[in-house]
Amino acid sequence: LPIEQLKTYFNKHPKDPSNKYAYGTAGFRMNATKLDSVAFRVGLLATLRSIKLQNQTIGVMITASHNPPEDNGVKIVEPMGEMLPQAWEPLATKLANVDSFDEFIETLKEIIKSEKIDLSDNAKGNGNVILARDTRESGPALLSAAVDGVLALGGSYKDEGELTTPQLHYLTRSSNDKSFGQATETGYYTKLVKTIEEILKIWSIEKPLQITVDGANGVGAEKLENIKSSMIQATVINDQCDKPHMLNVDCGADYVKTNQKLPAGISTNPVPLKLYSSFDGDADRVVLYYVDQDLKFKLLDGDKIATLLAGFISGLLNQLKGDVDLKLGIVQTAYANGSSTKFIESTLNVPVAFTSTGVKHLHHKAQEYDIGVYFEANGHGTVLFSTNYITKLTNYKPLNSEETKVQKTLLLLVDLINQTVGDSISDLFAVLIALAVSKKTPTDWDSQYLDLPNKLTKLIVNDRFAFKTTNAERQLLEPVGLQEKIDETVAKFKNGRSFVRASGTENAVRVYAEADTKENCELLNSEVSEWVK
Ligand code: 16G
Ligand code: ZN
Repeated sequence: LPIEQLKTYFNKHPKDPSNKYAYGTAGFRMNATKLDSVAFRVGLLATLRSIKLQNQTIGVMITASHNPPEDNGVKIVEPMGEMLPQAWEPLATKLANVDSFDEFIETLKEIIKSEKIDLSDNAKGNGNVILARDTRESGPALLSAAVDGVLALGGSYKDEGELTTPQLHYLTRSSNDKSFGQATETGYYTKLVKTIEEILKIWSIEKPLQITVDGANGVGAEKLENIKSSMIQATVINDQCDKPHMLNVDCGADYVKTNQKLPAGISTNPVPLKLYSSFDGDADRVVLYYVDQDLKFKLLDGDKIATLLAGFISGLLNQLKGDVDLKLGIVQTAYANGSSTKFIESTLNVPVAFTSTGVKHLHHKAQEYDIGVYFEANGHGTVLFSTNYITKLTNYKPLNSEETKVQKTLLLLVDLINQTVGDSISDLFAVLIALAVSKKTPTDWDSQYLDLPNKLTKLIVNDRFAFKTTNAERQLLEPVGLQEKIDETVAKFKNGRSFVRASGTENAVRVYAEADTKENCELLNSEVSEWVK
């Protein structure tokens, strides 16, 4: 190890001993003023990860997504665009928390030893890291702290500046896998636009895709404007990326989903039956919505997106009369509306699997299918296609010209939908294409099933780690006895369902409830909350 060099950089990014850090569901995330030492150490860990993986490119993203503008975060992206493996999370946590330089070196040595990282034989290089950030004010400084982590080990880096999280995933993947696309931001747009135009052409759709997007005053707004095609008419509002203090304020996917209402910029003058969409602060989540004739707000959340896309894909597959035996599945979390689960199982006839909250869990599960559709209710998700899917469809012999169209479309979906992670931009266009090809209006889509009224609240408790769950977070193991109380309460409500889980990103416990009416779900939520307090 280059001890002197490490020491210089280590001293440049001092850690406040009173700060404690944990690599959670979305990496490290908290008030930005506390993250300098963490970003430095993550840069270093990313470099080690790259060296371990024969110098493949590793990504580092600086973002706090939908959280307030004064927060920030940092997370690591794997060579194929996936999240850091869970086995490395404790290593990241340990490295972030050591205080003295001696402990720091000790921990580095432990990691190098336990992970069998060969620093002596650097034939392949000293590590290769690409970094990007969202529009937060704290972004540039944290990014350069992470760069210092790379330099401390003599690694190479590329600063990609402002990008959406999924764009950074795309660039990481395409840097390692040429077949995925050109490893540039332009390459990302070209792949997307080309695919959209091809699908529209196959179905002779001449009317451009139209949508108004609330960009949460974040990076997604700016990037969406780079997508240029005569077949796409996207109007972006809440696009003030140059005013970082406005990020996610009264707008964005999280605001719309949590408050179940229109964002700033649309709330005063919504056009009935027109489709709108909101991104979150780093553009990896998307929700859609419209107002009906009576100006009543109708949310088309992650559950509705999952059912739309799964229904679209299975509908296409059913049109192929030859032999294509492909396994389709939907992955949800406890937050999925009960009506959506019922609709998927009994109307779409598609199996549903449940996992814990957090993309890494859903993504992993979705890889078990040929077509794995996963979405969190909050709008984070994507569709994964297996190699078996690609092979079978590529080799399929269409029986007529209609089947040729279907076959081509099914294969183009693999390029349209970001295969690495949920992506507001690509998910949005997948939705618009599914609607256009199947000639559905927002109302048709929405009327597939009716959401059960639901309420999500947050409680501050003494120790959130006392709440231990099982069965994909739907039941509590601890505190002992609490689940029985919840069950008794739930049993009193028609279509009642409720669960309690500790947040992975905030010091709080979340209480979810759904029931037949708005009053009842609120009552159920407050009764369960009383047990928790
Ligand atoms: C993170 C997760 C998101 C999840 C949320 C839950 C990723 C990339 N993001 O933002 O998917 O819904 O955490 O937050 O995995 P909570 O644990 O505070 O409820
Ligand atoms: Zn996000």
